[in-house]
Amino acid sequence: MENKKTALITGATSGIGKATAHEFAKNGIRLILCGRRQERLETIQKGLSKLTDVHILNFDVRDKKAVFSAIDALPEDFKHIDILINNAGNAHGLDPIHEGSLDDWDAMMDINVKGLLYVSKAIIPQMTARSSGHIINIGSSAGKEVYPKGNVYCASKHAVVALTEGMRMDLNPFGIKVAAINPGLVETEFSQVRFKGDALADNAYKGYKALQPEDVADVIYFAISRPAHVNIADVLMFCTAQASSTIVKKQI
Ligand code: NDP
Ligand code: 8X3
Repeated sequence: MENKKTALITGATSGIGKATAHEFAKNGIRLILCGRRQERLETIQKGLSKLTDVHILNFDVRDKKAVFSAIDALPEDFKHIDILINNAGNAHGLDPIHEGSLDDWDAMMDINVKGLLYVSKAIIPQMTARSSGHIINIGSSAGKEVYPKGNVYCASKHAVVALTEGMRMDLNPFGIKVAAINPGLVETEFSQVRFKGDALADNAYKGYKALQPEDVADVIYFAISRPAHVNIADVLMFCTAQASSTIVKKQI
């Protein structure tokens, strides 16, 4: 265990977080996997424990107390966290600003922005105390440009990009690496959540080959496996069919 790094991944029950957990496990990184769906956490833990040590934590990133008590209560051999992957998040709804739902807006700001801050606050002090660590925030192409009806989701992801830059500046004296990985369309449960199970979700990835969660996990692993002096600070990645948030070449 001595030389092995430990990573905490939020949103590890699905999509990009789950694929990242697999990629890290294959490469011998010890894992703390977080999410709200306990059964999934247990199944993933069971599968990946063949490859590495895995601890699971069940909390909602919106719940400040739950975030801190879960991380404070980590067992001794999982307390030292080298890598934080702030991935938990979703879009909720796709509506013009005058028709948007307050509950959707709360969910996106509370999960994508405040949740990321709570988890970061619970972990960064141990990194500054050791003067080492690596934080990767999963932003989005929606953090780089705004698209129609994307309003609040885009704002939440612009905030993630801004927080990444702010963290990189403030944590620079401590030698802590901070990065944002910003994917475009990735085929995960994202659209099921955004469209609340509506049929629109089924069309989201039709007619073109979207990024797969494993493609993003590859880039995350690449970033965390660079030499000590290299920080991959910011990545924008699209599938080949996508040129921007609004330009996607689809076969009709
Ligand atoms: P998924 O819906 O497949 O996964 C989302 C993950 O976030 C799940 O593991 C879910 O776990 C977790 N999560 C959601 N809400 C909460 C919460 N309140 N508390 C704790 N965990 C939560 O989507 P993706 O894998 O696609 O999304 C992962 C990240 O990637 C998000 O930040 C998303 O914005 C970003 N992204 C996605 C893109 C895409 O096109 N798919 C493109 C660009 C960025 P559980 O429900 O068990 O809590
Ligand atoms: C997810 C990609 O284009 O749906 O962040 O905003 S998009």
